[in-house]
Amino acid sequence: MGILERIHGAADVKALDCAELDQLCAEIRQHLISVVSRNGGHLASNLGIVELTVALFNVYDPMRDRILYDVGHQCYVHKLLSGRLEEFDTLRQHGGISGFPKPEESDADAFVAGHASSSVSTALGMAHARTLTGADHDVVAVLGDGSLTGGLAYEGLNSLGQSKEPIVIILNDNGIAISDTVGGVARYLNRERLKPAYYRIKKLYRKAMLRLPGGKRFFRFTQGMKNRLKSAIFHCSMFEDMGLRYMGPVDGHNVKQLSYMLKLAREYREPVLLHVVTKKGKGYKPAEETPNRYHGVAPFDPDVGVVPSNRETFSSVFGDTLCALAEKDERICAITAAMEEGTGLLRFHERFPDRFFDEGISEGHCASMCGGMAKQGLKPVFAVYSTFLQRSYDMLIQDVAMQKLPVVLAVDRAGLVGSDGETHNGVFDVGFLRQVPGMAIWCPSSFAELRRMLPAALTANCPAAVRYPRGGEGEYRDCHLEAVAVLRQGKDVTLLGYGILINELLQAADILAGQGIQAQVLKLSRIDTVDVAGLAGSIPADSALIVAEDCVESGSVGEYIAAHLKTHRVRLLNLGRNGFVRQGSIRQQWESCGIDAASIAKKAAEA
Ligand SMILES: Cc1ncc(C[n+]2csc(CCOP(=O)(O)OP(=O)(O)O)c2C)c(N)n1
Repeated sequence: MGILERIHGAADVKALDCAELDQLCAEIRQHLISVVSRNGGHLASNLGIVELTVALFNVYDPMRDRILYDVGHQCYVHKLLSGRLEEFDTLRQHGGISGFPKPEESDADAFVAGHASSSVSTALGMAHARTLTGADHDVVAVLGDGSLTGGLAYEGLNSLGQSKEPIVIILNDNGIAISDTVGGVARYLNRERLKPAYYRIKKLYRKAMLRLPGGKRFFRFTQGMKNRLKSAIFHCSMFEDMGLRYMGPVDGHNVKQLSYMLKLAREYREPVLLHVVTKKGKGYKPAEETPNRYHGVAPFDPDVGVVPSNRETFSSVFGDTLCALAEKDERICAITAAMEEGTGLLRFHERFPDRFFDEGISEGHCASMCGGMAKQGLKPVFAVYSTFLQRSYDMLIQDVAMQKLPVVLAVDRAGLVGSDGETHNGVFDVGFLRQVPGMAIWCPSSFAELRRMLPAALTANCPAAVRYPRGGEGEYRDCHLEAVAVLRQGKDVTLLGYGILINELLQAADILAGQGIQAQVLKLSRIDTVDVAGLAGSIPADSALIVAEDCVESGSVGEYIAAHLKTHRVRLLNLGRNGFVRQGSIRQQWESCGIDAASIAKKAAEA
């Protein structure tokens, strides 16, 4: 029996000696590689945070103290140490444990996470609650240097410094977000990392002073001088200027040293930022060498490593199409919020480095920046996952739509996204984009349609979005650009949809045909406006209309049609008010929401 199997919580970690702690870290790494290579998931970030998590359990107790992980994708080690070793095999699977913190899974998970840069604010909220209720526990937030590029983190830090609430913010600095961390923050941290082993010297000094008679008073006196000297020598730390005590940098792969620093940070009883330097992918060579490739992985053979896939996806088709368009029009620029690879922009970056902008985790800023670019005559294309676009809502209205600026949103991962689950599903954009005045929204159902709709969006001369799903196309490979395309004729019932769900509608029509029911299938190209009168004319009298969508009902196309189409019975198949669909394969998620072919056929037969 290994050490990991004996660990059920913080008390078990605290009982280990140094050698056992090292052994525990080695076992955790092995287990991470074994499970993540089978199930897929966030490997490199978790390999990098092994010692830090063990040290956190060595000092704190997550059942009592509140430990927050920013984004939360690096919480696997935390789950392994907090009594979920047995369930860990089901990581990210349908019905299994989540790849993100989930308080419903365990009291050790302090808060749901999934989107970046919010942990400082959450920590401060919890600390305020602690003060006001007189509770007694520690609050700790762990955030990466990538997440520190997000403006929300600074809003939190700014308030935290002022609040004087005792909170330890751990900056897990590995120099990498998914790609390299960008901008001034990255340069700043690079400089901080080079500072001498200041805290070792300080510890020796303190020890020596406390041994001398009257040393304690002298030590306190020299603290003030030291602080002034330190900022003079090290210039002033940005964090100290914000009112936090800055500690570090400290080696993030040394449990003993980390534990010592965590205890010291806790003792200060004030806002502390502990700068910890880690190596992303630590302990698995391929991940150390190419951490971006191992940030989020599909299942792979650990002996071989991740083999980059050449499979075409909507993201890659978007990237290739944008390159072709940018070749002919030098006003076209590509913007990403730290998602260069995921959004298919690697080739664009290589081919047009001057017109490629990775702005860090800053979706709101990206939208406003696109507004500025468009106002001055450029053609910005902001490629962003639907779920993260939620961060840009105000900027889309204020800095884009109000001036009718021709900004193009390439909305990737629209709809249900699979094993990342609730925090990452793109199920709100249909509603919120349809609300933005003047926004044109295209929904390609195939690669061929995406290739035609992207240039259409770029020449529309208005705010525009092209919304496409995660992964590849289905059986439908045609290209129909008309507002309402009749993909199949049928007099008994009409099935209407757009985007990737067209495949389910066509399959549902096949199932219905097997039952002697003739279903008509209609496909929309755009969803910003729907010609209801025209639609009424193309639906046989007395037949029902079924509208299937992979989004919440509020603000959906079906909801609009149902409200305005008085001539026919309308039945809506969507997520209803359930915006939070649990993890699974995308197909399992469709099934659970009743928007897969079999469910659609069943509902159509009933109708
Ligand atoms: C608002 C938002 N935008 C984008 C992402 C996608 N994303 C997930 S992790 C990550 C990088 C985080 O980097 P860092 O905080 O340094 O953590 P590391 O994985 O390097 O430990 C990004 C961009 C997100 N989760 N939330």
